[in-house]
Amino acid sequence: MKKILIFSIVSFSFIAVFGYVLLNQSFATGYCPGYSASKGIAQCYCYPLSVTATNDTNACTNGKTTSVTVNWNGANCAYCTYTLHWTDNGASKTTNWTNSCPDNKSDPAYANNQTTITGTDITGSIGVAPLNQGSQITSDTPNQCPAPTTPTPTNSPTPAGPTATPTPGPHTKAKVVLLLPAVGGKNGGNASPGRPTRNVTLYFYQADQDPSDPSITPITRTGTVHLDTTTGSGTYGYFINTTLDIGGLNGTYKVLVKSNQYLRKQFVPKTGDNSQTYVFTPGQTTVLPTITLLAGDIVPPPTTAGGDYGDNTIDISDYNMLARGCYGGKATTSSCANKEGADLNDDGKVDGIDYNILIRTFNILANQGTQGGDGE
Ligand SMILES: [Ca+2]
Ligand SMILES: [Ca+2]
Repeated sequence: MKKILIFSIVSFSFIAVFGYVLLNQSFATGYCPGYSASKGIAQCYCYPLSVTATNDTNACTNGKTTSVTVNWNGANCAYCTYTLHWTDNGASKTTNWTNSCPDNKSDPAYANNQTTITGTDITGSIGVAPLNQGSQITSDTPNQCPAPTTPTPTNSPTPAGPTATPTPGPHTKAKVVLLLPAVGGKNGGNASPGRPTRNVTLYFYQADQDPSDPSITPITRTGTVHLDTTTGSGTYGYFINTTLDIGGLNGTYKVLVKSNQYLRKQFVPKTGDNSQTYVFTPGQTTVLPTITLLAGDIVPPPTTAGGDYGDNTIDISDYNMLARGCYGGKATTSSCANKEGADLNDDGKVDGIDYNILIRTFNILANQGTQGGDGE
């Protein structure tokens, strides 16, 4: 016990002095289930005389593999199964191996055995603690990775001036208030629609650009609007977003809005303002006027589940989808390629209410002399 104590002190001192971290220890114990008098063994003594642990020299690049060699006491060993106890990353691990001793005690296998343990963080000391008939530690091989090299500073060109780090500026916001016919509690619409949140796309055209010119690609921003169900709120029954984020948009633009089921529509400035434009400034919220959209753009249906649909035109194709493809019991059949679109009041059914909404849209469009949304 004294020797062990001294050894421990020396070991720990060694570790302390050289900065090694003692992360684990291994312990080997043995027992002798194959003890046999026929082998002329008077007693069953199986214990390691020494354990040598050698770390993989490529440990730092190939994972940490530790090869463990155990030298047994040859004199009294019969058939011994040994368990090596060790730790990896602080977790206790074991590995077993068997030393089957031949009758001929001069056989090297009689006195030696070797095994390999592998782990990701087998560092520090490895050894065998006293147990049973005793054991000895003969060597420690701390797993040493090369010290990280410090890159040698090189003379790099000095920038002419400080490098400006782009910082995100304040975002521009827009207040959007939509009235969707027959959806929302206003004017007798469906107060509990299945989809109280809707996606919208805003289109921004320069003041001198014509939204109906297909060669012009507008700036677009997407967002959502939510149905206001708070009675007496002032926007009850409207789909609103008081701060729809439109990024860093800065300038004066014509603005149009589109949502699934509805024709695109341009926000019309207040009376007397012939510019048709709104000013957007980062950090500020531009209030767009309340706008009512026209419902009925059902076809073409979405190409993917939940995808956008419609072509910004309401015509015979949309009528056929609602009145023939999806009406009544057909809503759940293969003839209805866009039930969500045909259910104009969003109550889960395609019926006379939806039909009447569509007919009303046709009347409005007929008076306007068009079938398409603004800019179509
Ligand atoms: Ca359509
Ligand atoms: Ca409906």
